[in-house]
Amino acid sequence: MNNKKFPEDFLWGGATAANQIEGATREAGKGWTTSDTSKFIEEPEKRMQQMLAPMTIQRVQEALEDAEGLYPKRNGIDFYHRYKEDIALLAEMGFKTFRFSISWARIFPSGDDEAPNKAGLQFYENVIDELRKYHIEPLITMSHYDFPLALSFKQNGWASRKTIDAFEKYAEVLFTRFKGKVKYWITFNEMNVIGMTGYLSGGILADKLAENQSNTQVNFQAAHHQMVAAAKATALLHKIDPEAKMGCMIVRFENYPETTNPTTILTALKSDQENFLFSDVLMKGRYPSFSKRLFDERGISLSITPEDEQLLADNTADFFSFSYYMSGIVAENEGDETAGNILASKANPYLKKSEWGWQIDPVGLRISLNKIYDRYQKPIFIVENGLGAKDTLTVDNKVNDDYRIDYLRAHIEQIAEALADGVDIIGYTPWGCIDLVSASGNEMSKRYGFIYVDLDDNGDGSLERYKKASFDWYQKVISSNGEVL
Ligand code: BGP
Repeated sequence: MNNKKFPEDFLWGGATAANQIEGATREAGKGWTTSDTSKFIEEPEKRMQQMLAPMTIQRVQEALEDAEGLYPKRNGIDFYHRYKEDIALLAEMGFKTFRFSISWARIFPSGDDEAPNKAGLQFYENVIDELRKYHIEPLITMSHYDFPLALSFKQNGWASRKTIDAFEKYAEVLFTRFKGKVKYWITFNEMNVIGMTGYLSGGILADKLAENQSNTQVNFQAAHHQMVAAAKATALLHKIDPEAKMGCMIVRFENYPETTNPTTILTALKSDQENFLFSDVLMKGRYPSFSKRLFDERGISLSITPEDEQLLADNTADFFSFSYYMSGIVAENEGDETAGNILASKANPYLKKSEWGWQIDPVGLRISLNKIYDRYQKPIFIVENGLGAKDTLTVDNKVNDDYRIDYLRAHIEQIAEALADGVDIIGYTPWGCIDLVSASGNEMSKRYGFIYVDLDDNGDGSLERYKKASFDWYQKVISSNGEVL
């Protein structure tokens, strides 16, 4: 029997994030967020480093006062005003689900205001209602690299345990307001990134740390606070809206050992364990046994209360979700490096690369899916995958993105293989389903979408939307439930 079939209720869709599409960053009462300090810089080689760099109070203030610089995430693709047109295009492709994020600072401008911002709640209710009009399931990320800056200044973001309470209040407002309308929630985007850099997701300012505090120690304590907050949000969701499901989300680093040298294999094993550290906590309800040695070796000593432990044990996530773009190598020795999502890697001679140097590895997705399902035995949502590429709009407003169709087709084929391997996969939302501002580069020229947006790296363009060749292709993939590729 050809069981490489997709389940009848498979959730085909696409993914975005508030800070990369909405714009209107100071409209309707929204507060400043960490993504508002992301400046477009000319030198491509410095862009990923800028996204991951520690930030200081002074540099944040300079960015907020900078009248000259270009901050593309403050304008996005103007989804805030164009969401009805955009959702109509997603519906035309036949989307079953749409992943977007709610910007915490649109609901609580200072992060922990007494009362929520009504205009912010109304905007997201309008988006959710528009999606449901087309029977598109909202898949909502509660925090996607746009932490409320007021809480960075007030209590250094997730470095403070107090931020757990602010997040819990934010969660309660969302789950109460949207009860019965939203079935799938995710707390933090790529929650394992905070272990590597504190500002992007944690809103941590390097110069607010005490003299004796190391970035690593603070980032892992902040990750612990986020996990406690995720457990509290899961408990709240199950109480307020029992039909809804809570997921956790990581960036998957599928890294292969470069040689058969046992020490290199061991390094790759350790790298894999670290990639799953935080999802182990949220999916299994406790820190994994390997974490003790990992923390000792890093000089990390977490402050964990008995209440924390009980919360984590009692409120594990309902599904696992992850972003997957490429695979990497655990090198035996130095060698030609290539770029990657968040982390660079040594080049793999068996793989081609995107124009941004990310190694294209569809089989790697099947490998990850098998590893993840073996580890957790819970439903899996692939919430980011895709090819960032320089698309060209023709004079008759067409984009021939066969390269993107090839990339997605190859990855969908491997999802079908993983389903036949027995992996329980519930949905697939390719990243940047409509062109948007790149997370790492703040550039529009790194396009992922089925829909072209007429906007360039300098913020110029009509903002008109045009269907690419992949728009019609994906429409057929969805209508045939993955049969026609
Ligand atoms: C992930 C983020 C997304 C998205 C993606 C692509 O890490 O969760 O927000 O941007 O990376 O990265 P980039 O936009 O840098 O190409």
